[in-house]
Parts: sequence; C-alpha cells; structure tokens
Amino acid sequence: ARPVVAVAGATGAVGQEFLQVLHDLDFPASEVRALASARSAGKKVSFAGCGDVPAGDLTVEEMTPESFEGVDIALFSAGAGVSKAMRDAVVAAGAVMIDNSSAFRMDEDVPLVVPEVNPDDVQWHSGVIANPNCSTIQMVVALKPLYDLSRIKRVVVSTYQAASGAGAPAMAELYDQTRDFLNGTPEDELTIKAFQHRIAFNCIPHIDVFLDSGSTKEEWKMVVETKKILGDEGVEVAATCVRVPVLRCHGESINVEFEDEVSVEAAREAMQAAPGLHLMDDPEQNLYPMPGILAGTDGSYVGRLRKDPTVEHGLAFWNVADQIRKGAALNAVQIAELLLPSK
Ligand code: 2RA
Repeated sequence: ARPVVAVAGATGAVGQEFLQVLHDLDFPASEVRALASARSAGKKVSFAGCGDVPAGDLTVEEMTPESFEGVDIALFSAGAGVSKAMRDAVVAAGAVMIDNSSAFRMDEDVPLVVPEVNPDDVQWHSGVIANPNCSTIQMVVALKPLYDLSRIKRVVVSTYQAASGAGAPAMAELYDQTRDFLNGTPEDELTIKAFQHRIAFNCIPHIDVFLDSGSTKEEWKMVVETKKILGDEGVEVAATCVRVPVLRCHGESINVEFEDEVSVEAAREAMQAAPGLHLMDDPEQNLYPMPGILAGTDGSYVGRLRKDPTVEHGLAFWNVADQIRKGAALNAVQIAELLLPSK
C-alpha cells in the first residue's frame, strides 16, 4: 500500500518545502497530513498534490502524539524539542521519523544520511533517520566522489550561509532590514531579531552557540557529521561558519588534503559523474556557482576547482546549494524514497 506521510512543522520554511518536494518528486503517498502547533491548527496550506493525493489546500492539524496513528513516514522540521517530544509516539505508531532537527543526529542508533553518499545506512534505522545539517549535506555530496579517488585526510571549510538557515522570519528580516538600511534608518532603530547583529551589508561569524573550544556548534556539527556520514572518524575537518546577507543558498570555500595525489582532471571527471553534483566551472566564461542564481535548484554545485599547492596532495573548490531544498527538504524526501519498497 502507498505510504501515509505526515509533515510535522508544515507552516515553517522547511515544512513548506517538504510539501513542494513531495509534489516535485511525485512521492507515491496515499495521504499527506500537515501538522503544526496548536497556534497554526486550522490554517490552510496549499499543496500541489503527489501520489494519490490531489492538488488542493491541506488543513493544518494540531500535532499531538495521536497525529501519527496510521502514518508510515513522518518528515520533521519543527525544532529539536518537538522532535524529542514526539519521537516515542511516532515510533510506537510504526512510522519512521525523518528528522531535520539536530536532536538525534549523533545518536549511535540513528543513521545520518545523504542519499548520494551513504544510502545503505538507512537499513539499520530503529525508527529514526536524521537529516544532516544543511552546511554538511552540500559539502559531503561534493566530497564523496573525491573520497572514492583517495582517502581524505583533512578538510578546511569556510561557509557563507544564507539567512534562510534561521527560517522564514530571518529571510524577511534580511529583506526588510536591507530596505530600511538603504532608506537611512539609524542602526539603533533597525529591527535586529533573527541574528546577533545587523545582517544587511554585513557578515556575522557566529551561527548557533559558542562552545568552550572557541568554535560554534554549527562548526562542530560540520566536523562530527562529516565523519559519521563518510564513515571515517579519521577525516579531520576545520570549519568556520559565517552568516552572510544572502536569502536561500549557502556558499562554501573548501580545501581538501588527500592521502595520495589527485589531479584536477581526475577530480573533475569524478565530480562530473557523481550523483547530485553539478560542475559549474569555466573561469574563462566567468562560470562558477553563485548563491544569487541557484535558489530553488536541487543540486550541490561546484566551481573554482584547482590544485591547492600549499599541501602535498591538495585540491580547492567553491560549493553552493539551496539550503532549504538540498540542504533540508529535498534530502529528507530522498531519504524517504530509500524506504519505499523497491519497485
Ligand atoms: C543555519 N545550518 O544555517 C543552520 C540551521 N539551519 O542557521
């Protein structure tokens, strides 16, 4: 029978994109339930339909433990607290939770999956599969074909992260604050809520909380999640995560050090053939991925591929992906596709 799918957090930026991706992939659902907090219950969310579910408005239901009766797949993006509160009810109902929050990513019994990288890990789930952090997903899609050429010893990554990572209100704040700033509104009268400082015409080297190590939790996520997804605790990752005034796509500058020599040509060929990866790389034509033009796309995009001569076996490249799609909603629905009975 076709699966019943619940979207938990249906009114948020990622929740809305879950519905869009279910349609875009024509996910073979028999039913789609839109769940959110009591505050949103009764709201209508438009849905273009998928599987047996026709296009039309879905009425948002209040998410309670009982919401998951009869559900097969529960796509979650409602914050770590809600995922933790609902986990037992989802699993008890016999559903599989695919969780976009950071709640369970590093749990021993929870696979952390990017379908292009470690699809087989879904096989050992015990009710919950975690969607990695957006900045990790786009990077490991690019690293996987390289890792298969030669084991990666070390990755240095600097991120240029879009406002969307902090949700729809943060995107609106970037937009409105930029207009206000251009209209001459004094700094102390600008609305500054989504980030620690003004984001318009600014960059903020602070995403999530600071740890004792001096890194932020966002940087820590990129380190530990990359190891788990590649299945190699020996891969060293040094990350610096920065918020930039861009709406939806994250950019990442990535340097990779290998155990053995990897030529640019071999890397280019491997990346060209890799699933989910698109090379946009022709400097003579000013061709490279840019966050301003890749919103709404599904791939992880690579450009500026070149030798890194500062280490024995090094490459460097630039990487862009849409944070809400491949960085969250698309990756989660692709995980759900892995759970479907093979055709
Ligand atoms: C951010 N990666 O960009 C974090 C959470 N989505 O804010």
